[in-house]
Amino acid sequence: MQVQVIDNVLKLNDEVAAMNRQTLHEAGVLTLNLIGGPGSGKTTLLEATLRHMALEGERDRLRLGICVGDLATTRDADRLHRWCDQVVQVNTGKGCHLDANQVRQAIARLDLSALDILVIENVGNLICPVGFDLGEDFKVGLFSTTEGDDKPAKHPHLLAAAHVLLLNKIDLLPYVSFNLEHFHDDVRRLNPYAVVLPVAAEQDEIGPWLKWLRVCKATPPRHQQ
Ligand SMILES: Nc1nc2c(ncn2[C@@H]2O[C@H](COP(=O)(O)OP(=O)(O)OP(=O)(O)O)[C@@H](O)[C@H]2O)c(=O)[nH]1
Ligand SMILES: [Mg+2]
Repeated sequence: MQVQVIDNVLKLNDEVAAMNRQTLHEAGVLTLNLIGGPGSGKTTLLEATLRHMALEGERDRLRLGICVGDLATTRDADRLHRWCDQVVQVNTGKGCHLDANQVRQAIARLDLSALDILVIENVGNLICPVGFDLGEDFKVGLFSTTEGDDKPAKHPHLLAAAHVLLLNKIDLLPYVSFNLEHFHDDVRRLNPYAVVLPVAAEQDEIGPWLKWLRVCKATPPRHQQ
């Protein structure tokens, strides 16, 4: 009986996620579901990304909107709002992940016609967000050097689901015991196709990520999947 209930919750979520995907595709918006542990640097990465886009010329600028999930507070949205008008904070209360219905309500508050990319910063958690489709085109997994090199091995479901991985806080590599070789070996073993982009968001060193965003936006998702 309990399994049946869980099945129904996931089925309902998938149905709303499919509606989100259709709405976003019709509006021509590429959507990314950013998943990483608490404090790994998700908001800092988005702040740096928005800053870069603000400096770009009109022709090269990608117009980003952000939906950010947290249990409580609007702190992330407040940080991002300094760089971007199109930010919606979703407070999940006791929920450890965003669901498709919450994202549906968030996208109703955004002007999709003015967006190229929607990034959904999921609740800081490497486990629960992986199981819930939000209607995104791609899942982006974010690890950081301060969390330890064993995180890919401990989170195989994220590894299997992510289309791209970022390793943040590489500026701290000289100061933390993080074995890059072990990290990459585990990534390759669990998902041979995953690309790892090294970044230092706080230092504004996010070149590989910006390049990936541009390539991803230029190639319609249906051609990539
Ligand atoms: N040294 C260093 N610190 C960073 C980097 N990126 C983020 N930080 C710091 O890491 C801390 C957490 O960053 P956030 O961007 O708030 O992390 P988050 O993943 O959004 O956190 P939650 O939303 O709470 O899950 C902050 O103190 C940042 O300044 C980086 O590249 N290098
Ligand atoms: Mg955050």
